[in-house]
Amino acid sequence: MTMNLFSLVKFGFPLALALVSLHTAAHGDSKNMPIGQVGNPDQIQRRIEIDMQDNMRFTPDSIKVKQGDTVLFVIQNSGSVKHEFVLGHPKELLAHNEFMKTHPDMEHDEDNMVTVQPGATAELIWQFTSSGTVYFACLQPGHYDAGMKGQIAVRQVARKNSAKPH
Ligand SMILES: [Cu+2]
Repeated sequence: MTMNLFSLVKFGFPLALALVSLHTAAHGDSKNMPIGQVGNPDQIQRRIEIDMQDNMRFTPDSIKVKQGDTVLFVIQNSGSVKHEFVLGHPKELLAHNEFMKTHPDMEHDEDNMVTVQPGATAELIWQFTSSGTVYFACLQPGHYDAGMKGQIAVRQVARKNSAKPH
């Protein structure tokens, strides 16, 4: 474990969350491409800001990253109702969306999602381990159906087959 005091102070809370949730699979379905995993706060390569509003839109709603990137998402709720940012596959997001209709007050506490109160900002650190498309959505009742969703294109990074280290 190489963890310095600075990172603990700066990222203490999400780090604690990340350490706890490393042991839980994020909505895993081995048949699907993995959406990734909780990112290491010491290895953040990109910071992406996302705004959520009551018009049921994410801004931006289309994001491009590279395979392997660890991204710090800074997610702002500019609306006046609760919104959330949930990473997943469409099938899982839809299933979860249906569940939320009968459990509208369910509180989320999983590592691939964050709920943001009106006027607040939250952070989520995620590493995109596989190339392909990862989707995100707000699963507050009615929001997904109103179009509150987006996608992240994860570009494959060519790997050199050389055994020579960098
Ligand atoms: Cu929403």
